[in-house]
Amino acid sequence: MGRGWSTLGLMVGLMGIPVMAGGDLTKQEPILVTVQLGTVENELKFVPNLVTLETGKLYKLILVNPSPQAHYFSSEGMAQAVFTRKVQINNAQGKAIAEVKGSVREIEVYPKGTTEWWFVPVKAGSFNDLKCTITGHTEGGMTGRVVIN
Ligand SMILES: [Cu+2]
Repeated sequence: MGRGWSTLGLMVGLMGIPVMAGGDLTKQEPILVTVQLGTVENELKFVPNLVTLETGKLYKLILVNPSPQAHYFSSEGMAQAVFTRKVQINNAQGKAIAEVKGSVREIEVYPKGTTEWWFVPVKAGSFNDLKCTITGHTEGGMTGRVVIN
């Protein structure tokens, strides 16, 4: 028992040392990437339509929808290649109103809405499957590519 407690004491001690936070992604400043879903003129496109990322870095992907209709950001390939830390939903003033934890496959952003997808890419790859899954939008040009180096 004495040995068990001293091991626990050592672990607690180590976790208290700031240096240990080096691998702790909650302490890392995110790299900001913004993708616009649709346009003010209601064009069916992602701006930009190429998102380039690197493995092992924390990203805050800001999905902005300036258009008059809802759009999805959906890439099965990307979804399976990243570790999601959280999704943060903001109100019209940009203030966080909800955080969602767990795996994410696609995100729908309503007109004038903004959502932040915080994740760390864990697998490299080139995914040509970025699209908006609303009927007619993929065919209308709402496609793109996600590259993870
Ligand atoms: Cu759309």
